[in-house]
Amino acid sequence: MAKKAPQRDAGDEGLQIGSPKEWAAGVPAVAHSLLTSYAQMGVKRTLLTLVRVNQKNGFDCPGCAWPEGDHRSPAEFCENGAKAVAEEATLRRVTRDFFARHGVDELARRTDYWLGQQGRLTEPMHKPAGSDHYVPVTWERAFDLIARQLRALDSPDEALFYTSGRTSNEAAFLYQLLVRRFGTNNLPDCSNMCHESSGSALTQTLGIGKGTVSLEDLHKADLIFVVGQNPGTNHPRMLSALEKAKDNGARIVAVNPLPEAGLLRFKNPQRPGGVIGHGTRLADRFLQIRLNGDLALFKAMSRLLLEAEDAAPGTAIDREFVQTHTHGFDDWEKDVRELDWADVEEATGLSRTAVEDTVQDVLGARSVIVCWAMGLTQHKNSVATIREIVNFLLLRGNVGRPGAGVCPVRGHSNVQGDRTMGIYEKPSPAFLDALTEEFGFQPPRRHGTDAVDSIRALRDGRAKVFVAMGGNFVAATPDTQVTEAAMRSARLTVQVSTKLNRSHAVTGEEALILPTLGRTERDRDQFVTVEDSMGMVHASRGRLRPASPDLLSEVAIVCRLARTIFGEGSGIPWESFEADYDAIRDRIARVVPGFGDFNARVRVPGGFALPNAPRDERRFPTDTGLANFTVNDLEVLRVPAGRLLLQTVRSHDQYNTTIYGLDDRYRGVHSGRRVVFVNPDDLAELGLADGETVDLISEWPDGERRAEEFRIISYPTARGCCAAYFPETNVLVPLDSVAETSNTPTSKSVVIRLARRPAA
Ligand SMILES: Nc1nc2c(c(=O)[nH]1)N[C@H]1C(S)=C(S)[C@@H](COP(=O)(O)OP(=O)(O)OC[C@H]3O[C@@H](n4cnc5c(=O)[nH]c(N)nc54)[C@H](O)[C@@H]3O)O[C@H]1N2
Ligand SMILES: Nc1nc2c(c(=O)[nH]1)N[C@H]1C(S)=C(S)[C@@H](COP(=O)(O)OP(=O)(O)OC[C@H]3O[C@@H](n4cnc5c(=O)[nH]c(N)nc54)[C@H](O)[C@@H]3O)O[C@H]1N2
Ligand SMILES: [Mo]
Repeated sequence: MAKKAPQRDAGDEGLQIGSPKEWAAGVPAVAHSLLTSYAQMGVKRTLLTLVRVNQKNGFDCPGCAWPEGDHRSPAEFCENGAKAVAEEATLRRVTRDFFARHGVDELARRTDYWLGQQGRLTEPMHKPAGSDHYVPVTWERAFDLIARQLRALDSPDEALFYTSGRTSNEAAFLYQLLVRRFGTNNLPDCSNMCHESSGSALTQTLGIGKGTVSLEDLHKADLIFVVGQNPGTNHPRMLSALEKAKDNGARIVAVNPLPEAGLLRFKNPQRPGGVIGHGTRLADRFLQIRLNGDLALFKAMSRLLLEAEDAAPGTAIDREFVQTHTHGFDDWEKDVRELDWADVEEATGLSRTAVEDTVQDVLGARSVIVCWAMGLTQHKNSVATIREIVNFLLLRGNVGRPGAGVCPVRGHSNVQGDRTMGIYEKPSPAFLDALTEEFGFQPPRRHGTDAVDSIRALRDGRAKVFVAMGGNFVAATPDTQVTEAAMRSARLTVQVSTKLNRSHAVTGEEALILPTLGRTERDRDQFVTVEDSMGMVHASRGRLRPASPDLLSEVAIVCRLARTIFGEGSGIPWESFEADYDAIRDRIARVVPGFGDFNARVRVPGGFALPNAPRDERRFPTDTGLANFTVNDLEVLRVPAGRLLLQTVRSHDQYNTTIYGLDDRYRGVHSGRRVVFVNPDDLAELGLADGETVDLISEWPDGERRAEEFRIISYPTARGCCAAYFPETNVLVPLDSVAETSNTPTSKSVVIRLARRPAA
């Protein structure tokens, strides 16, 4: 036990801090993307691969879920999309010799960066119980081992089936089918740690767990809020859409504790002005909010809109929309009228004038869109905050008409599609009925476990087998020590993966690695489909030669595992599904609403849009049949003296737990990741200085949690707040610190203290 990852990567001793950038993308971004790609895949493969990204006959970029749009440029990718592709298309390989040289124990002591840099997995590997080494295993034997362990369980609920968000619609649909046929709804997914709060809030208020805008809407909006999101790094192609909206006259308000480069200014490499010159100024207004202040901000803006309506009736509120399409307005209005400005100022750290000025923008805008990502979803009150954004939009009828609506910006490239395909621990009765109708078996009705509950189930011995369709569960989840111990207590852990990661090193007694094809790779003559952040479904076809002849597609892995578990008598034609993915899509067409005529429609270049009742018809399929106003209490998160509120973010050189490199160029950090960004005034107050080394300590009723050795960077973040990278800081977040309703770990508000380390 107490196996700890080292804290440093070779090469990060030379940590260098420069000044943060004020603009994102542009030529350096293109140059960086080509350099990383050359290093991983050589010049020829780079050029062949990158011309196919996001083209109508190419593959969907595995980077993020931002949509592609109709008018594609020849280079429809971004620096970070190119890095995501290079990670997958790399020429480096992890072979059986590698596993003979490196024991599991040793791998557990490597950094995430080192593990990822080893390259693509090439053949199925088995770590027998009691052994420290993975050894090669045939696919047949691997499936047999899993089937045996599953059959040995006392109940199907003792098995957990995780999904990360890169899995195609076809593989996801079959995977949930296998899991439910086996008899459980234990289908935790990365969404539980990501946009679950958005789904919870939007389903209750608008009747759909997704956004209600299209790319066209974004181009047409008069005012766009970008809240709790760093698109310059995480959704770079969104910057082009924002630029286009600006060309059409939109104003942009950025709400963030950090002055993120991409929000301030954008140099579009695909425009002449992006190569030389200053590029486009994106945000017209930057509200540097305190962490967790957003509920207060949106409530305050709504309050000011009510007051504007009092002063000039018929000017600030869309009465007709409120009366015809919404429910709960009166209760909500009463609550908002009682809002206390002192609380608002304390929670947001913003002046009343700043909020009032922003409301003038709102009053001047016919149509408003609010975009958000992890800055809103990973707090205790996340669901309430997003509901409050819905209230704010409903007030002026900013849902279900062109240029207006909610826009949760999704992370993984098919995380939204996976949920549409039924990867959900709380499936609707209608979905289960449709499965029964189509496949003739009774799926279980009791809800399954989400990500956090799955860890609890392992910890408490209620679950014994853990299967992951992609991702890196051990590194992505909170409370690292608790989670690692939970995982180690499993009888069997199985990872279907493309690249080596921590979840292959922190395993159950017995472990399997099942290597699979990535998006970029040829899957015989088959293609798969994905759904983007705006509900567009389209085909994705890989063209590269697979990293190894021994890889199977995710679809093939599910089908062969199913045949091994159920024998040939399950009444489900797994073999035909594997042979021809059209056969899977025919079933999806009959089970999942909106997919009628799937095979024909997905062959139309560009794909098709899924129905979206709020957007298409101003229809709100909620419990009341109307869009619901909701009352959400403002509880100011008060941080005790001497403490700061920490958010855990992504650097520019990482994809979740995959570390591409050790720089965070836009924030001026080079060659290192163990840094903490703190406001200079807070540093002065705490008696600390830029360049000092500290431990980050979070305090909880069950004891302290500590992340060691971080270099302080004096940085213009909001007062009282600080930031550091995940996964290094996951250790600070207890398993039980979760958002209400959505159960998402509170990765964006962790109270910590900084403890100076004795000089070395
Ligand atoms: N290159 C790259 N692309 C990615 C990913 C990646 O790791 N690398 N990950 C993908 C995934 S799965 C996801 S979910 C998305 C994540 O995309 P983001 O949500 O942009 O990712 P984070 O780095 O978590 O950034 C959170 C942002 O919210 C701000 N923020 C934090 N707390 C608050 C708050 O309380 N209020 C407000 N207003 N702002 C706050 C932070 O300062 C930061 O700018 O990106 C996807 N795309
Ligand atoms: N503290 C903190 N923790 C967080 C977050 C945070 O902001 N702060 N963000 C959370 C969020 S938003 C998310 S989405 C989760 C991410 O959680 P995960 O999705 O579980 O993690 P990833 O790092 O994206 O997974 C990377 C691994 O996926 C595998 N992989 C890549 N492509 C494929 C493929 O095509 N098929 C298969 N089968 N495997 C593939 C590779 O082996 C790679 O090592 O992390 C969450 N954790
Ligand atoms: Mo995510």
